[in-house]
Amino acid sequence: MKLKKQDPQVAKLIELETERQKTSLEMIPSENHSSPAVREALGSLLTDKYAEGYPGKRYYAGLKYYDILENLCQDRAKKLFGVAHVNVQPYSGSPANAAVYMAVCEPGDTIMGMALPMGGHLTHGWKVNFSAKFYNSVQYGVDEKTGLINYDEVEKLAKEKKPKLIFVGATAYSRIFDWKRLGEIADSVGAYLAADIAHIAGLVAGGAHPSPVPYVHIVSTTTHKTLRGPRGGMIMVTQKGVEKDPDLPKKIDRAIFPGLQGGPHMHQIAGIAVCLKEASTPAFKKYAKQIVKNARALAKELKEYGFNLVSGGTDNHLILIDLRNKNIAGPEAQDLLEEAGITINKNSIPFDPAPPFKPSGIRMGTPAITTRGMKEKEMKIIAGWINEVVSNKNSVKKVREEIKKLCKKFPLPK
Ligand code: DSN
Repeated sequence: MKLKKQDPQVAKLIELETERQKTSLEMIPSENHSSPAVREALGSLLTDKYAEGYPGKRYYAGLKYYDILENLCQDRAKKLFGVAHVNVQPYSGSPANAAVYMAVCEPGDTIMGMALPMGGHLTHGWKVNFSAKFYNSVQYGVDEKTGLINYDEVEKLAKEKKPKLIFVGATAYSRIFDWKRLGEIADSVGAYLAADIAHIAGLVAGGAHPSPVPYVHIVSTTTHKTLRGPRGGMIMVTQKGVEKDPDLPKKIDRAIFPGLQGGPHMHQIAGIAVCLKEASTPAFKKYAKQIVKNARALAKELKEYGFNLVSGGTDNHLILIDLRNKNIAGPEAQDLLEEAGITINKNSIPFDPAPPFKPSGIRMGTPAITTRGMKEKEMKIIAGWINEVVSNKNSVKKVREEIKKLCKKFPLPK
């Protein structure tokens, strides 16, 4: 109410975006709809304080409630993921990963990660990112035929290049990670192993994807994807990590502050604490499992319409489609679907002959539509709409109206 009076321009934009979210299907796999409780914490006056340092060791006054809050957030994360140590201060995923490198590597050290065009992340050593500019990056990928991580290649590269740190995690990989095998590979060369679970954190928390915790030393994540919290990040150190390097928790904390960041965003930490409580409930377990059921149902239907899914299907929340047999490029499909009210994103496919800004694929996922309560029945309908729009642009208007009707039945979290 105050915003509308004081700054009608910003208020109007928020109103328009709210309407867009209400009336369309959010299917970018890294996005979700956070709860009003999370957003209430995020929009609180906790945004006003500086809290440089850590609980019990701050550089500012007036922080007694913030210490309790940060400890609470840490305890919830430790319990939910079963880890020895957690830092809840990273502003988001990229700063979290930067801190992991800073904690265990020196500039110039060899690191390994999955190449971005193969489904990895910029911060896993891709050439334009700090992780390849400051470190000697070795990249692995997926098998061209199966679309699956080539674990033999990972092992061969690790033995040959002897990295100090191996990053595992993805933004466009629809299969389960073999954490045990990765742990064995890292141990055989004495490397630190970091699992970046940003995409699958909610699935791991809800028991819908195996946890990397027994096999890796470090776990990094964002908090706003399947975990359904506010935008933010966390770095966790496992018991295995502490056994390898008892100083690892301290090294991670120092890398975040004073190494990379200044004052933590305490309103964000409050939102993360709320989301961690939500993620500890039986309802969230059900939610996580439904995300996967929905993705599988959607994948099955899309395959029946002749869509070519990278790796042939999905075990998690996302689907990567190679559109080359459909005679439409990723950007064109993205735009048509957006017009119809289905928000997905253009994405490179492994071994994509097309450039990254005009890739041959699209990526979609089920976390946000599952939050709205949609199930397998709705996935069947959505797959039909995706097929209609991609095969015939004249169907956009009709599909748009049908999507608005469906969205009315499945409101955003209240
Ligand atoms: N930007 C995220 C995604 O969309 O997958 C990765 O950080």
